[in-house]
Amino acid sequence: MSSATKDKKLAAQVEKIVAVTPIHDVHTHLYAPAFGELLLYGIDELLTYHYLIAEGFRYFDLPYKKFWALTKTQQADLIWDELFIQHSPVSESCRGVLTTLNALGLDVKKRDLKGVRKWFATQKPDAYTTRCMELAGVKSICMTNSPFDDLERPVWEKGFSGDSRFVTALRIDPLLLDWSNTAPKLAQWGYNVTSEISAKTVEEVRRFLREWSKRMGARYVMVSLPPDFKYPAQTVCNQLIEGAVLPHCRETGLPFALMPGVTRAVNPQLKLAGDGVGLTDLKFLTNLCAQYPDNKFLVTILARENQHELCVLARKFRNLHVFGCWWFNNIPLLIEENTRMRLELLGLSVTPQHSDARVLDQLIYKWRHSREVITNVLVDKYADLARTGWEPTKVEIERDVALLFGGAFEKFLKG
Ligand code: RAT
Ligand code: ZN
Repeated sequence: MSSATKDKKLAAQVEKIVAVTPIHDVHTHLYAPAFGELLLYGIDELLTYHYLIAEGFRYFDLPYKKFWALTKTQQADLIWDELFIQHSPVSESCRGVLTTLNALGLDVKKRDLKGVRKWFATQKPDAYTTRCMELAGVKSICMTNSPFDDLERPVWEKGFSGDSRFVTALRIDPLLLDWSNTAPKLAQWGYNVTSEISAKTVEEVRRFLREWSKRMGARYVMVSLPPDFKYPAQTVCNQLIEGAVLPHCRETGLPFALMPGVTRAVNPQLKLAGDGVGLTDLKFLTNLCAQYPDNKFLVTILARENQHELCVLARKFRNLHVFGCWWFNNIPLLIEENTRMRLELLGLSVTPQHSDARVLDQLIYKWRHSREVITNVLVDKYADLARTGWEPTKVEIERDVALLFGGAFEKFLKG
């Protein structure tokens, strides 16, 4: 067989394996159908995704307030008109809507928003969840679960029947980043805390973490961090991390997931769409990994310029697992760059992607687009190996892809 034919065969094999390997989506903002209205899906939710709202305002000629006063359907109409009709939908988030509609069997070339709406109105959450997961090739979805969310908390308190398609993660941003407003809430919920960080308060925060991790069956504890986060430092946040979060994670074996690099509300007028990115000094992560070898850290980072340093850190600390191309990194250009860099520096001990989907149907495009890029990178890597005479077998490729799509993450969780 000529080497060109061999290369083609290898590429087709990798493509097929990547296409059929089920994915464990390790970070999303999706909810199981039992959470009712918290599970978002359908064309109006797709069009009013905050990534698209930010893009819409590049063109809108209307005050922010007026936009927010519109109904969801009116906002979706406006975004559709500006981002799909007045301009070609070339951005990643716009293209994503079309990939999703196309995969669902809807004819996008008609540009028929009303018809698309009609179709979505007939979908039932439970069956539609299964359909989207099948089309995305996703086997399990990790939610972002917050006891501080007033709509979500009552669902947990009341209880609901489990859904094996969904797993949970305990999100604690308000606890660590907004203690002055969170302490009174904890006190109201029966935890004996004060705004001053006393030994009793730390103990009670640990009890809070213990109780909520257990109630949710959380697989990890997660926080997003501003670019100027430091550790160690004399801050309430660090006192809580040191006294409560890290001991809790050690006691339960749960990883602490950190998402550094987000500057919240750079433009508050844009609400959820108004957050930005900043360069992080990763010294804090070196310190955490070195000082707490018995803690596990899951990390995804927002600034492109931080990606290389993060990989190098992961080479130094095996209690650090790198995952996902987060938010502004979730574009083909950066998925490709990050995935290449990670494979070249870390081999298969990474989780190249998570979807961060907020709307169920987004699973379809986020994973189709990522799979395409990951395939290309893997084809190149295996072809490089083949040129040395090391021809990967089908079983080896299947094993590797399974690691990238959740297997390495699971191992890290269990390890
Ligand atoms: O990607 C997003 O949707 C962001 O708004 C954030 O939610 C981010 O992913 C986060 O988890 O903080
Ligand atoms: Zn997220």
